[in-house]
Amino acid sequence: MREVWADVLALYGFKSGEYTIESYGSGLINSTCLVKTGTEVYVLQRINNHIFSNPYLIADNIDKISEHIRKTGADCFFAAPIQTGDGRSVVRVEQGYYRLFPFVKSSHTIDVVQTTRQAYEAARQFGKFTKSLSGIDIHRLNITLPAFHDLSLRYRQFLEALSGGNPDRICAVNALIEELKSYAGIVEEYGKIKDNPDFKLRVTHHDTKISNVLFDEEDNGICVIDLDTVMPGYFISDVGDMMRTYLCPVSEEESAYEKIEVREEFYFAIVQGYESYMKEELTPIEQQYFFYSGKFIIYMQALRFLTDYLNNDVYYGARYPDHNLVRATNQTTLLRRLMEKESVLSGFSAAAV
Ligand code: GN1
Ligand code: MG
Repeated sequence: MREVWADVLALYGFKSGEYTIESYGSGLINSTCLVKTGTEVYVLQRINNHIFSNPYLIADNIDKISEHIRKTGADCFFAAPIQTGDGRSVVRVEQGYYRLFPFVKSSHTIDVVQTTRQAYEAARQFGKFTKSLSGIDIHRLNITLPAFHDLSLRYRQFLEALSGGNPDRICAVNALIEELKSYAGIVEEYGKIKDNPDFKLRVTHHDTKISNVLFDEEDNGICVIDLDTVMPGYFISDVGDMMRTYLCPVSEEESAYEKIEVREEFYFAIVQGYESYMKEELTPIEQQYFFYSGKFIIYMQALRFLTDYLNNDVYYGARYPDHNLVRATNQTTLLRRLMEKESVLSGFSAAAV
């Protein structure tokens, strides 16, 4: 693998022996490395083209976003990929697709939200991103992953795994399967959203987990990263994934499920941070679905992890045999914890403070 990285870096003018490479980050889909020269640091990524079948669509979206921000003068920074000498922002070497980013100086990422300030800052950055791009013609953006957050499709895929998946696994996790089926009302609600013209399609990030925000040394948000899934979408995708990953003091990897809880003050921080940019943008009906966002995404993620477990881990992979089962159980527990707080949290929106 190291050989290939070297071939890729050569296209950007790097000479062997003048840099070091180390693996970096916690993403499940792409492989990421840090490249260090004596003076500079870069992020080199191999795009998983089993999942993103046309990586050029991602590069084209980033170009369009970049151009829009430049033209409108919006105060929205993001780290665009570096171009090769002949102007390419994605390169193909052997079977792989690669790209290189500058490492934003004095920035860091976090994996678990520890303070409400971090949650507020991250939510604010994602709100700012969508708001800054509100004038773009949404239909110009490519769909990099068709039906990515289509909950109806995810539910159908789950049902398909119940008939075509690993029979031993299906049998062993019957209780979890039944629990997830009992929450299918969340899918029906999504059906209503798709049919409602008051739900707007906007530039949506679709992966707003905390590790996709860069922070400075004082924990101010600098910008959002990982623009692979930026596509037209509903705000519930972005707000929901914030709830999924900021409300709980432990991550989706945690197997001590008793540690899973929903921290109310982090919910308020998400609302305030996101609405600091998006309050005027959201229609009254969308505002009413703020709490639903969390159920929507946490449920979808539980379904996706369990579906993958039943399909022998073909999508997410697994570092140990029951890895995706642990993740699915974790997310189902989080969903339960969130639903327990529905009456306390659902009335709260920045409009009400
Ligand atoms: C994947 O690769 P990563 O970690 O950025 C997934 C997200 C999930 C996430 C769960 C393209 O994101 O939808 O929320 O794992 N991305 C894709 O950790 O499937
Ligand atoms: Mg991602």
